[in-house]
Amino acid sequence: MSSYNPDKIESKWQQYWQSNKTFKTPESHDKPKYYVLDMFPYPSGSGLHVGHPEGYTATDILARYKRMNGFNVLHPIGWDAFGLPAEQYAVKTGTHPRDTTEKNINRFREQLQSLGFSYDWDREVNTTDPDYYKWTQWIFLKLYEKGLAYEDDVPVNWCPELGTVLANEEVIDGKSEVGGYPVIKKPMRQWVLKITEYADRLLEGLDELDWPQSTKEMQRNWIGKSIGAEIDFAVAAANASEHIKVFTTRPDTIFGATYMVLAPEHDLVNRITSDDQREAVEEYKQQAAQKSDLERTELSKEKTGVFTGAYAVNPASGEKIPVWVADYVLATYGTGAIMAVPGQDERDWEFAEKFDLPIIRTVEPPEDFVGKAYTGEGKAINSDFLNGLGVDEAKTEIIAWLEEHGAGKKAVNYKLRDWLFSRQRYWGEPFPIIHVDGEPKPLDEEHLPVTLPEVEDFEPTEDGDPPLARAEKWVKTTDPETGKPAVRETNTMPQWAGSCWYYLRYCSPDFEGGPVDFDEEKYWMPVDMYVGGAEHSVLHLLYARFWHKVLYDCGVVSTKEPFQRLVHQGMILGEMEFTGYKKDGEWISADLAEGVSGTERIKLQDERVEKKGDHFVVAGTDCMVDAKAHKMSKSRGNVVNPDDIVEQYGADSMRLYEMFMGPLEQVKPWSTKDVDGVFRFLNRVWRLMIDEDTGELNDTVIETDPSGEQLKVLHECIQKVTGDVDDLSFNTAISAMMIFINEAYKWDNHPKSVLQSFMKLLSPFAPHIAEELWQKLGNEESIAYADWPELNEEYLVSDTQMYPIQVNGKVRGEIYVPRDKAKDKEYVLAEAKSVENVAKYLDKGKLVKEIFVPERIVNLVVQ
Ligand code: ANZ
Repeated sequence: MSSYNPDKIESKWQQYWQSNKTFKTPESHDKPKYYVLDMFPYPSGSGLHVGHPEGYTATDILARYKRMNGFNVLHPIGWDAFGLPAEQYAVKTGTHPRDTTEKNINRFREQLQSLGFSYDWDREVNTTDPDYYKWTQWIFLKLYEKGLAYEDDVPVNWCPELGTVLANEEVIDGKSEVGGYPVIKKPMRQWVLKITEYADRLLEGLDELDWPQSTKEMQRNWIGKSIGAEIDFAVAAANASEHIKVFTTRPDTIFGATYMVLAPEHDLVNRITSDDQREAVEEYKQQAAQKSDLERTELSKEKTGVFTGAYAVNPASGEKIPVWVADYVLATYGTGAIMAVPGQDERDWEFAEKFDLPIIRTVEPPEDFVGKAYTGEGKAINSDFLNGLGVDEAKTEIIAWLEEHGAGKKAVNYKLRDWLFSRQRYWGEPFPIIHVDGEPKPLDEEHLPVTLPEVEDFEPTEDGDPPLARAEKWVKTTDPETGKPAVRETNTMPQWAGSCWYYLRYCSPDFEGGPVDFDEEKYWMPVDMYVGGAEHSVLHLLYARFWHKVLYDCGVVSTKEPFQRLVHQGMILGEMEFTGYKKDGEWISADLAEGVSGTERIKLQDERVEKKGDHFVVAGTDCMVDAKAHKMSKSRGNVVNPDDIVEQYGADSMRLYEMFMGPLEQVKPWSTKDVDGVFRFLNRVWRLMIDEDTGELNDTVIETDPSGEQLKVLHECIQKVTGDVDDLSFNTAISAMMIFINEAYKWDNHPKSVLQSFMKLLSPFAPHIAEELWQKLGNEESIAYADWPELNEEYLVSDTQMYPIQVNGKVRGEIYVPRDKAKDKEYVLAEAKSVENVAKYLDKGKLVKEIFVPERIVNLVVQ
């Protein structure tokens, strides 16, 4: 018995690839290169989920395809292994994060190997390995040298529950991204990276990248460049030396600035508030401190604020306008103060309406305009010397005027903030910094790596110091340069640090002279194809670009951008879940059930549902059911474990299915039933070639010249698969291979050369079965480096021509004529008339007209 047995052949080939180092990256630079990269996983305790193999299979197909097309391919994998979960587990159980991490990595590695990915395992990197983080620390030193890393007392996002500071990006709606715990603002000494210095270059670089537009747009919005002006408003009355500086994108509207607003945290608030307003202002400040930025700035929120009792002078109009405090103005954006122009700004309008402040329109709305603030284009009105100008002209004019009068200047503002780079955690890279006499001092490169000390307890100390503060012997050190007593920095770096440059380490993982060997970097970089989740659109992908640009400025890398092409795989949802509705014991359609009392909801198994047109109905009825797929989650119980699928169907079916589900970038529901479908396809491939009794090639598989028809079917498949792989359209490539197999089953014989070519097409998708059958076809070398089949378009043209035969416009038959007779009118008509079913109609009347369209159709008109 020798039926298709994935279990046996898959482990055989996995061992073969490993012991022969089949996928070792070539050392030479003699061919064109292709660097295809996966976002390396965080080795969590729960192992791979089905989302991982989706992107990994796609990149593996490309890696294998490019090797067969004569490229040197770099296709590596590694572990993003610092991070919170291992540390939280340590706090709970006392297990060292190193042990947990190692165990999880081993499991992940095994799982990835069981899927037959063609990674070069000699290039594995692990961010928690001191040989790796030595260079993370080294890069930090470069940042420090360039003045891009500094210490600052900053109001940070402090999460009491997690006992750590979080980056803005890690806080969502005032809660921690991990765990959803409340986050408050608290001033603390922190390390900060000056990513803002690279804001413009990070923006410009995007233009050249082949990335999803939506991802580029998210980065642009995150950087948030606004061009406008900074304008000085003098505070009126006693404290005449004080000025309020505002940032505005609409300096053209200045004549409509009828009041001003300071953020509650603004320095000036205390200094200018009048005595009788002081109590109210203080109270308001306290309330504002409780709210998140999001709550404060939401457009729909009821506006709140208090008058400071002070006034300022509008430099353009000379009018005295009141200064308010309101939380819709943020301390962290622009200058933390605004000139409020209710006529053209919706928030200001609402505020003015609520507190009865004057509203002046300074841009004329179109006649048909209904609404409050008008934010569109139009001519300036009520604006003295700006009257009649369009918005852009008015901006230019007022900026010139302000500059001339020393009251303001053109200004650019970014939403991007410097990157808060320290965490009060154990399981992260230590900073290569000591503090001598209270001042930070970088260690020399020769003292790297600064390794993590052993501690017993992984929780922060009682007074909120990081866990490393517990390692007293480690903390107390001496300055290697002067011998003076010193203390080590006890914060660690955030998890983003290691993932900012791992793709460089793969180019030369053992290089000892720096993070990357320049010659290797020059050859391999940039990454030609990077595949990973869209959730990394901003953070990882922005931070890595920032570090890359710094390394470029340091001469460490030759490329300006790390990732030339980026693709996000779509999320895989759980199995479709069906709900049917019954009323009074009878099925009713889901769309009629909503809001109807007395309906009963019934969960339906797959077999009780069938597809009708675009929707699903209760089997045997016309009653629509609700069909929904949900995100996989433990609590919903719809998580699919890739191990189970591999065990039941094999890795080739798993890979093939994940690619067959639909377009790579689309969100798709899982369906184990459909895995069965691709499994059956592989069985058919097997049986086409193998005699299940003997395990040898079938008698039909012979050394012979293929027929024209066989070549046509093969080359159609080559054309489709090649084009589709180039377009990452893997699902349609698989359909093309299925069509090939269906056709091949119709043949009496199966020329070896045709099957060999087909195996090559199949091999990137289902490499184990392809290797096995390739070997059975008599090849000794692995298929991994066989030449990709070349398309010969001549074969695509069939050696016969089909003509549909119509009688009075209705198709009554078809004929196949040899190619060399295809345009021979007389021959074709004679053949057409001899078709039995056509002759029948001709006999019934008189043939009055013969229409012959060469290579298309024959139509006979009978009366
Ligand atoms: C006057 C004005 C008139 C404004 C107008 C807009 C429309 P972007 O484009 O996001 O940069 N602003 C400035 N600093 C602020 C802060 N700290 N908190 C809240 N709002 C602030 O937005 C810039 C605009 O947002 C600025 O231009 C300012 O309002 C407001 F018809 O000034 B504008």
